[in-house]
Amino acid sequence: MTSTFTLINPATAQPIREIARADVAQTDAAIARAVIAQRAWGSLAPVARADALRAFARVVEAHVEELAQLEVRNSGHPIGSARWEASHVAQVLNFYAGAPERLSGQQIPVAGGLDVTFHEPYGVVGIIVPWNFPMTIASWGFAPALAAGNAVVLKPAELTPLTAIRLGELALDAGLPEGLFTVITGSGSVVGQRFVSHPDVRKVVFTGSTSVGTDVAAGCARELKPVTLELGGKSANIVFADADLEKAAAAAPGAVFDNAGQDCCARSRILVERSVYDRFLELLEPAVQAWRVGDPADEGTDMGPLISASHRSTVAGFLDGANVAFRGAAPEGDGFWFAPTVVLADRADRIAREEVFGPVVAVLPFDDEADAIGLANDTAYGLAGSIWTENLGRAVRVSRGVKSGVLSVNSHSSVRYWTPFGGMKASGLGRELGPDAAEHFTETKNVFFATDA
Ligand code: TAP
Repeated sequence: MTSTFTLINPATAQPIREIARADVAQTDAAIARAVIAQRAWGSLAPVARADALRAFARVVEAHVEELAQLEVRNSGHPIGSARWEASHVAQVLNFYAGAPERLSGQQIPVAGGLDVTFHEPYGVVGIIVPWNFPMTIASWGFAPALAAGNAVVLKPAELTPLTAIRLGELALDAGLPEGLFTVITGSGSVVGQRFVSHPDVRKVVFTGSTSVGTDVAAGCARELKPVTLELGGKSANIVFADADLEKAAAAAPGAVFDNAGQDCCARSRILVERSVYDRFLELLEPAVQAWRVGDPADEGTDMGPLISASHRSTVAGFLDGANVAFRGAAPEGDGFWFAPTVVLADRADRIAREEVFGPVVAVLPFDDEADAIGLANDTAYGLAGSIWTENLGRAVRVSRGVKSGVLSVNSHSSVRYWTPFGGMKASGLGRELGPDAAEHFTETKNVFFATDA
């Protein structure tokens, strides 16, 4: 008998549905179907792949509300965010639908012939997705991978598979061939590991924790298989004394409490120049109090619950011995609620160094520009970050000095599907999104044609 996993609505703590757990044999069968589907897909005319992806995008667009409601129930995302995420999937598909006809190789000058390069698809790509942004992160992998001529097997996180399952069905409704894009539910140690070890999965994309990502990379190294890793973060929101402090304080809660802080890009350290530290905290407190935590189905909600009871315990553990400055409000009762929390931290504190992945932010003072850069970089991670200053030269210097893959100045933007995204240091390997993502799902082949008679 196939084993199952019970999904829980994090806002009510009530069961939603049983989900099948695939075993190794079922995973292998899906990979075998993907191998066959890819042969036909990879040899289609580029315009035919482009049309198929545009059709998939249109079907997703027509189901934005349904996908959003699924994410509200399964993941506790506020309905406004969930609608944005579902629309984003359609936009990512539309964007990479433009890639098949643009995957041009090169013609390289050589003596005695013609030398050209081709971007060949890997074959089957395995995508392993975490629970925090189930739809968007899945699409960052499957859209460019399919555009480049690959088949995709995708494993959603066990806690949050519903939108991925539905996207797999919508792909078939849109006319994508059977076996080309298969969503396989099950545990990471079985399905995810099989993507790593199976010889016919030729590239792996992993998003999740740094510890599991390191193991996945080691497994891929044993198979000589390329891997893209999007991992954890401890990003800094750096506020200089010359910044528009009102604007910086008003924007800070959204930068760390969005998705209840379960965001790899969360600006979970606010570094404030010492001369404006007290003033910034005065401005931050009302902004945190105004952050609305509640029923994710309610249109006015900014933040829903944490994903699970066990994750809530982990997040709460970070407050042991912490110097809490102030907290926002959260509902009582069922559901995995956690109030937004602001902690005053010292540099060596656990809260200032480890990823919490919850709605807790550490505020630390710094002395000058060099100290700010040093403190921002005093972490194993290097994913995102923000710099608030009215001094253009400083904005340039600090954005070049901070070792992070995705930075923004006087804003907190991280993800635009047409710009590259990814982390440095322990935050990852490789980049997703942006103009080059489809090419990252290809291998370059070089062919020399002799022209000598
Ligand atoms: P993980 O526990 O690492 O799980 C991520 C995915 O990997 C899940 O699908 C999981 O399956 C699977 N997995 C677990 N063990 C595996 C194994 N041995 N081999 C292959 N796959 C395995 O992370 P999480 O708790 O879902 O997500 C939170 C973490 O992800 C945070 O650290 C966060 O920063 C990071 N994250 C990073 C980003 C980016 S873009 N950098 C985005 C989102 C999240 P199960 O569901 O069965 O456990």
